Amino acid sequence: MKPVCLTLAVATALGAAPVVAQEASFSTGPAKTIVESLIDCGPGSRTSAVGEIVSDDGTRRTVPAATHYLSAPHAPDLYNACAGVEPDTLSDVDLDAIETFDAGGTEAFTAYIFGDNYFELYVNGRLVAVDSVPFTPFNASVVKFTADRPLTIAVMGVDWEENLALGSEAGRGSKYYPGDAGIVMQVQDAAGDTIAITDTHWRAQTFYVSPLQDPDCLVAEGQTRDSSACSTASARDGSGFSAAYWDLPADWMAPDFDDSAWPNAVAYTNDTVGVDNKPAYTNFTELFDATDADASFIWSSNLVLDNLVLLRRTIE
Ligand SMILES: [Ca+2]
Ligand SMILES: [Ca+2]
Ligand SMILES: [Ca+2]
Repeated sequence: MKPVCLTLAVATALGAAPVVAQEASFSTGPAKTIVESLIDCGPGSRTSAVGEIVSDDGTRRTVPAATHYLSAPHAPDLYNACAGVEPDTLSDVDLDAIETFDAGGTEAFTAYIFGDNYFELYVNGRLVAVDSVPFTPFNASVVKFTADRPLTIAVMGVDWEENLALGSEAGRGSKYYPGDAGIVMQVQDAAGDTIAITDTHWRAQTFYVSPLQDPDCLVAEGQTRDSSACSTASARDGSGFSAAYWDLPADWMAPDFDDSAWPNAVAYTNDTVGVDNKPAYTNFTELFDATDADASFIWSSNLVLDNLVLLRRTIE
């Protein structure tokens, strides 16, 4: 971190605008559990626990993320096995019965969202609704809202975790398997025309990276947060691994927030994300994989290790 400070000091001394970017702070080891599980969906689903840990800059961090799950409206279910909502296709969904949220305008829109694992949806700076299932079972949501154009769509995506602050879950024969993430969304206007899909035109920035088997693998400078050199392998014992954090900008969801320095989102295929066996996705491929508007799974540059990612796109 010293060289970054030096560069900044030199740049300032030379009269150049300093790079406004917070350095990463780190924690090592498991967080303390503060919520045992946000929901109870019985056996076969994962516990959506929340934890706290103090990172090395003295900041108390909520993992996998500080959310509005307990205070915000939950997005209506397109598919949610936990609630017994399991339509085979979109035509089995009574869209007229779905409530409409006020996002501060008059034009009607419908967003269809599948998140691995959790999302919070903002439109024009307003929190509209949050994912009804934080971790598993995998679910899909339909959010109808009224708003005025241009639409600034801002999404907080969270890859949930069982081992808090350790970015991992039980899987593939390991207690410390680093799970992957991804968000797919399609937005339609009142006529049913698609006006937005998730693709590489979106901006995406990560704010929580875990597990880091060795924190030195992370390249973090300016808005570059590159963990491609870090191992994504399962471990027999991941309890001593580290995590990296950055503070979320307070106004990250605002229409006038400047995301121009954020990287573009990276698109991932269905195969990479692994949705074959998830009816919350496969029952709605006419939406998510529409031939004329095929939405991609998007995320930041590391689908496995980046666990809290902010995504933005403005639609005229
Ligand atoms: Ca979910
Ligand atoms: Ca996941
Ligand atoms: Ca992950």
